[in-house]
Amino acid sequence: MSSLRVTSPPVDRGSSTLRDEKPSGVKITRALGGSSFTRGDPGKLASKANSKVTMSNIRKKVLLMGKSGSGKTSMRSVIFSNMLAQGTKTLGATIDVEHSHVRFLGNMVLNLWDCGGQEAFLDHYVSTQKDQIFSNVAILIYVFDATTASSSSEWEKDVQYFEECIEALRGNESSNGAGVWVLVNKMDLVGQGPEGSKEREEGRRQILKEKKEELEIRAREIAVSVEGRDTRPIRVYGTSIWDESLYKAWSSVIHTLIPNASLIRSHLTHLRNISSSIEAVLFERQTFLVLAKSGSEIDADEDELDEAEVQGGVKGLDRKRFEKVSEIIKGFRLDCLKSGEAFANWEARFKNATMAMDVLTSNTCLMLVASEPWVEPALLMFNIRQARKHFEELQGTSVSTPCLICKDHPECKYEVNEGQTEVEWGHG
Ligand SMILES: Nc1nc2c(ncn2[C@@H]2O[C@H](COP(=O)(O)OP(=O)(O)OP(=O)(O)O)[C@@H](O)[C@H]2O)c(=O)[nH]1
Ligand SMILES: [Mg+2]
Repeated sequence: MSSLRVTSPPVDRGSSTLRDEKPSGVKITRALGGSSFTRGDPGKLASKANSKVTMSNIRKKVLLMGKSGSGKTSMRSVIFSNMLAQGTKTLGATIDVEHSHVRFLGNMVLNLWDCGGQEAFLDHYVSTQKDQIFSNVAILIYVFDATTASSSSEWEKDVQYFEECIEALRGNESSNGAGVWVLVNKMDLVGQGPEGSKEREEGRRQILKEKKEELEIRAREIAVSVEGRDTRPIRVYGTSIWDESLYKAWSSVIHTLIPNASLIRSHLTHLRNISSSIEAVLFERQTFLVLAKSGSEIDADEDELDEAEVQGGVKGLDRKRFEKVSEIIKGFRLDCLKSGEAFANWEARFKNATMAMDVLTSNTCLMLVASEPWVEPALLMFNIRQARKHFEELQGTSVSTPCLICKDHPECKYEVNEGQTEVEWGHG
């Protein structure tokens, strides 16, 4: 293991700072590629714990649709294949459907269907290939191009195609309850005025609002005509592969797929409280998408924060802080790869906050943020490591180390050893 001390954030990505202050000290540990898997390696420890949980894979089919050039393959590549936004400029059009599998949280596998958006393909998806494409879908992500003017015939054609997809999805019983997400992509290219100006931000907000309202109404009408009512309204996000908005949208998608999300959140809240922290945030280890956090819901408004968050000053923090952390860490990890090293963990001390991030389980990393000046990064690291075994078990649906939170939670089951008649409760 080698340690690196730097005094500025590891990767310069424009606005990627958590607060408007420089850290007083940031420590990032890299594990040397060939020699990192030695005794005590976090990844190895986690996989060992994971071997206790034997479960069959839960497969979730995710459809990525939308007209050619809207950015489907680009976002898939940035999120799941560590491609830089710049690298997407050379991507060719997708021919027919490209399938990829991404393992998430132990036994969950995302089956991504990236459906090429050229007209010849689009027509087939809603006619001859309809049953195959729209069966057993967990999530449909429809990508629009923000630069297409809402008054244009091109936009109207795209919206009509979107309606046909919703109709096919809602009409397929095996996809009952599928979530629909609309990503209005390439938001970086719309709005007028200098980048970062209020005028430009306002222009973007207005464009997204108009498109969102129109799409929500039209999707609702289709759902009512097919099912008699609109049971699952669509969710609309503005995105750009060039900033953290892409992480926010995809984190939000993935969050809905986690089977025992409320149980994980309860544990994160408990861990936050006993570590004298104000936030505990769980990231998926490969994509760095935010999976869950302590306290309030990920997208909670300020008035929905819990007591510890209010007291810890979460209200004053940047609302995009998690996505910014994801971007910084992923960027740094790429730099590590170039020099043949692997990212292991991260700690930072700012004037008003101390942060530590380390591997929690074989598929996740945990970040603890504390605002009390006496809390040292080493304490946060220690707490993350102590929590590993129990969280590894929680990634399945059963635990062998019961704790007081699992005891009363409906989403949790226990592994009871042979001959054991009653589980003795303890703290995990
Ligand atoms: N400025 C900007 N360009 C983007 C964004 N997303 C994608 N692009 C660019 O748009 C072009 C087309 O992207 P693709 O991902 O290939 O589009 P696609 O939707 O997969 O297209 P098909 O495969 O033909 O359906 C590429 O040159 C990308 O670099 C974005 O958010 N902002
Ligand atoms: Mg493509």
